[in-house]
Amino acid sequence: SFDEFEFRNIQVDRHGGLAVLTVDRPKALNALSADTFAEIAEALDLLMEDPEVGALIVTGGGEKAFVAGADISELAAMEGVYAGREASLAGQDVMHQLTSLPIPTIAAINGYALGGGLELALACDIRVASGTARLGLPEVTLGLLPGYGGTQRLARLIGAGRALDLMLTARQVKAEEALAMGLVNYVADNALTKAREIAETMLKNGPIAMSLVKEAVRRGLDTTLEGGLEIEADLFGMAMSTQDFREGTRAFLDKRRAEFKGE
Ligand code: CO8
Repeated sequence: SFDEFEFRNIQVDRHGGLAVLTVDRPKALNALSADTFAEIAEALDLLMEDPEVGALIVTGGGEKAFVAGADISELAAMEGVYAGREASLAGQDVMHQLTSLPIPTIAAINGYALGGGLELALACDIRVASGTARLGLPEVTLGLLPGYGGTQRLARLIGAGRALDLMLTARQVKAEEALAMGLVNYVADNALTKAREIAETMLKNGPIAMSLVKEAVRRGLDTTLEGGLEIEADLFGMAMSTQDFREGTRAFLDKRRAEFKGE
């Protein structure tokens, strides 16, 4: 349980089915140090051991930032092909762990989401930005490129042309422009409040069905249309073998709300 863990760089709260993971190093604008990554990985493992957790919000502590990137002081202490590659792979692993969670995940972007911070948001299923959000991939200003999946996930999400613009100019995008380009799904006065509303809606849906949606989209992006359609049909078959499907259709016909058990 989370009470047994003394996280120093993050906070994790769970109320009912909703977990909120807050990257919480406001003095460094929540930059992702190696320790912070390790704690996020640990927290995600713990959350998945808890069968009650049905949705996750990721957000940033303090007033100014979601996450302002990888920790630049740690990056500055590294050098060489090997160290760079290993650091990139280690961060990619945690992003992959987040992307692969069977529950819906929402990034509540409450300020700066730059570099590794935007990559963290890109590893979530959907993104909500507050009016104060500033999103960008400024790695080239440091002589680097995005290393936690950004070059791949951003291009898949908003297209190569828009992704290249953001990465090559290093410019920061405000919430409304991010919305217009499909980089975020929603803009709200308070990103966390809006994310909670969205999560509550999702928690009413069939949990297995949602995990299968995620799997179909994720695996489909890595293959041909034909291959993806086959994946969809396979997963559709799995959904039809669940009690949740029985319950969902019966509830509709009974004109009541479905009570999904995730079975
Ligand atoms: N890392 C470490 N510390 C940071 C970071 C960061 N990414 N961002 C901010 N901080 C620190 C500042 O150094 C400052 O510390 P201090 O008070 O001790 O001087 C504190 O947070 C507050 O920041 P500022 O005073 O700069 O606040 P401002 O409001 O003036 O500016 C900005 C806010 C514009 C967000 C500014 O802080 C900034 O530009 N930050 C860096 C943004 C950035 O370049 N991020 C990308 C980092 S690179 C990256 O993420 C690469 C990922 C892939 C790596 C893969 C291989 C390992």
